Amino acid sequence: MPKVLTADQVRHYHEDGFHFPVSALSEAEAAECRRKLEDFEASQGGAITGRQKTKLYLLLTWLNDLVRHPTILDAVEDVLGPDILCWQSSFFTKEPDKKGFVSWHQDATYWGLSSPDVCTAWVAFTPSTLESGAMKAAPGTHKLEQLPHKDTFDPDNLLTRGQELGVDVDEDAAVDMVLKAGEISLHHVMLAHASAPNVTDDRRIGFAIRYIAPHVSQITGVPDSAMLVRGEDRYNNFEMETPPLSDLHPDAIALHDRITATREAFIYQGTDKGAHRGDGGVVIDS
Ligand SMILES: O=C(O)CCC(=O)C(=O)O
Repeated sequence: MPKVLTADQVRHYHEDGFHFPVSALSEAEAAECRRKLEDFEASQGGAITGRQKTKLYLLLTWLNDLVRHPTILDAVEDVLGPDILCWQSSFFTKEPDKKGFVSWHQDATYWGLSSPDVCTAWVAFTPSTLESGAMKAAPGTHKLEQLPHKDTFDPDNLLTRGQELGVDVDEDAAVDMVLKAGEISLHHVMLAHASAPNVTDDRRIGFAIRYIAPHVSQITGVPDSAMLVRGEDRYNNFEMETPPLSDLHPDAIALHDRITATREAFIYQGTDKGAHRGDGGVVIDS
């Protein structure tokens, strides 16, 4: 018996490569998440930068709670099974006065993971609409092989390398994953997806949490880490991350610095780049 999705919705996730919406947070809770993020940004004088954009749940207790949110984990369990690791998280913030977009891509391309048992829960802190640049998905593309991608390093592209699919996507068949604040979408690591710029006068903030089943491993040879958030890990394929004892605890900062620096070796493998800084919003480790 699935926990949050219906049996039909689980079947559709496996057939289409995505499912939405799932109601995870109330609108008030989503607004509270936005407030906490913006308080954090204000405390340091601007939007999150550099390596903070990756695995911020290792630094901030409220984000560590969010990646363990029972409804989000129930939904992920419905598609990945009862044992779940949180492998990554990224903010996809589209500022209203910028041209930030996301090109068509498959998440798996530079992640170096051994298996596609990887699911993103994308949490809408603000409404994600056609105007604010909701994600769009090409149904069934997760069943294709890994497709070729081209790195563009376009400064408006929110992806790490500005990578884009080297093959055309049938835009007419694409589905807009419109979400209200507090809702989530789920998508498969091989799904082709993209999103357009935000043309509203408010920010569009999404928090993408990447979950994996514990049998998945990192095959690039670069040391990798993850955090057990449900069930058990009988494989020990990853260094186990620990939650922060408090916000920006010195031990948490040391762990986060080391881990985010190390993982750049596979995220940027084959390029001469370090952290790509897109003008369109924030740099994404994606
Ligand atoms: O937030 C967006 O518009 C795109 C998100 C995305 O590409 C992802 O979560 O993999």
